[in-house]
Amino acid sequence: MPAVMPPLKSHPFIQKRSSAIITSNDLPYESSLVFNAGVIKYRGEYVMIFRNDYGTDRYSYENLNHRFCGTSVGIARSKNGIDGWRFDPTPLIDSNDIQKDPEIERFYDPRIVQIEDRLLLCLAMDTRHGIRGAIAELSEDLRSWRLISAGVPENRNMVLFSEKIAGEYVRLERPMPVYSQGRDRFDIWLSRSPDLIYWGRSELVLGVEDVPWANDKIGPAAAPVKTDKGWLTLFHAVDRDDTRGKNGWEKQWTKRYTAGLMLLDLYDPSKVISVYKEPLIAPDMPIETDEGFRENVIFPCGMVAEKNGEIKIYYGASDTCVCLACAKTDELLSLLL
Ligand code: BMA
Repeated sequence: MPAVMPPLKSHPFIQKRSSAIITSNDLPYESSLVFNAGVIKYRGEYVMIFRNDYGTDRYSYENLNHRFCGTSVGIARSKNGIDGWRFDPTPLIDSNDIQKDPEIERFYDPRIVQIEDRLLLCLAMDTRHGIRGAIAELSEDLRSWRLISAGVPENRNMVLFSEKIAGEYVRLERPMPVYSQGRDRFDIWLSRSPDLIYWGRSELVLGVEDVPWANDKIGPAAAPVKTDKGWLTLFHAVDRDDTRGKNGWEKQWTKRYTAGLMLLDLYDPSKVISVYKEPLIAPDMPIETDEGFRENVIFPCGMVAEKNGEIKIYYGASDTCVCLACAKTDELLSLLL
């Protein structure tokens, strides 16, 4: 596979594990691709909530035009957040079971936070009338869920801050304003809510033009980590080149997904303190550049800050498997201060 130009590499502060921590083979139910996972520490364990697309394989996709027949969201638990993952026997949400509401097609890309004693999920929600961002609550035994709110299309990649700020819930989000900006030029916004239902007082946080290596779109990644210097915040950033050819299962895949880093104000996170001007994480291992469904994609949805100063970053690689990278909080802050 020729290298995607211009070359982009992960920062040396990022320590990637060389193989995926979860693959489709690990799941106890049908799976073609398992990726984009949110993670929290909950009751002494790491709880992962991941996306699973199922119903085809590379040969059938490329040669027989067999597309995926469903998307589910599933749960796994581990004692150390690295290995020994135990999977619930059935998915939490399955696109083929959401028949009560014929409007909803599927949920995916889950991000999880715990706010006080509530487990809250942000989910992308495809509907017959557009892509919406949904907020849902998970029961404390992690077995059931209920939808709290869903915004109007086109908006997704919502991520909640892990605590109320100035008495309000706060989320990052990424609307898709095609009329005002032309082809994909999508930015990161912030909205506030008294109750997780009514969202407003929206403000622009970061424009795609503020990310030097992105020429297409940016969006929230994982729930920000609170530090005494501000909210340490990952975002995804996309560069696109329409001359790129086959990179994965599809005939042509022209985008590359990387992750950037910024610091947001502790008391008003619509204010950006600083943005690191190079990618923090780029697709640079074979499982990210030469294998899988959509190559040259890394897509973080989970960050866990450990007491010893380490941060675990969970990301989807090539839209195919779940990978883990580690970094140190103070080193990441040194890139921003
Ligand atoms: C985004 C989302 C993610 C996916 C990424 C790369 O737009 O759909 O779920 O990982 O594209 O395909």
